[in-house]
Amino acid sequence: MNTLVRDRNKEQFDSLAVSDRFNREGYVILRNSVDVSVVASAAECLSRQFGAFCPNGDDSPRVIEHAAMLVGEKRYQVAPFFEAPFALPSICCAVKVVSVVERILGAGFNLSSLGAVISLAGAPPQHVHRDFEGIFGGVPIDGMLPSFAATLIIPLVEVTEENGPTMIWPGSHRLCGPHGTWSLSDAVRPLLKLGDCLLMDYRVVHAGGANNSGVSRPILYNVYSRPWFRDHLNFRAINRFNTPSVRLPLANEVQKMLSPDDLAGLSSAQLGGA
Ligand SMILES: O=C(O)CCC(=O)C(=O)O
Repeated sequence: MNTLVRDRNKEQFDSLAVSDRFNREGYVILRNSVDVSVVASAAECLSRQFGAFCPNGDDSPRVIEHAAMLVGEKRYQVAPFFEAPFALPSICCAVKVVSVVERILGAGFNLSSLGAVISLAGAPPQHVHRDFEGIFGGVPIDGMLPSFAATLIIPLVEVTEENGPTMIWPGSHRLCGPHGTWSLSDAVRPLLKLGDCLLMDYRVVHAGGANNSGVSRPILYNVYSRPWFRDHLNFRAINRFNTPSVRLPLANEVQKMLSPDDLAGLSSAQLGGA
């Protein structure tokens, strides 16, 4: 077997093992899967668009209609422009990520949202929650079903014990329906280097950690979903994609990941026509 074939097989084998772990634990860490130079330019660009939230910002957050909202004390969800660098294929469809997501959500999955969460210096732990209870609203059978959506977290700064790793309760995506409390001692707190990312099932119980550092901790997120899934809960106050003022065309690979409805909402400049 030549090296190329062997490497390709190894990659396939790895993505299978990783997706099995994801299905069991409700999350996986994907090390070295995103281009760090693009991550650096996304960090810089996010700082320009939402300066007050970012490292060395003046710490005077502005809530911007449909582009920024509070998701905890001193913690903001923001919608950066859906264009480069955020919408580059190396962020939205990194090879390693796609190979795992395809196994989890099936070929033909959609990219259904792109944004960021910025925890400011001094942010306390976020409330413990699931991004979505389950397609039937959080009854026990929801925990037995395959994944229908997953959030990919791409840190824009190194995630350390000090600036607050996202806390995750392994296996909690399988425990939908009435349950007791989620004890902090049962949570994992993955530390991430630039280029690493964290893929979480939409049902897994999680919470942003306390930011005890002196600077903000911005993370990007991509939501991937099965093509039939619509998130009717999380994006009432903020856009799933910040497209209105986008001028740059989206790469074909990224356009192919959008649902027909989202594609239809793009301007000809975004489609690369004008
Ligand atoms: O801040 C974090 O680490 C995670 C935030 C998050 O998962 C959320 O807002 O749903």
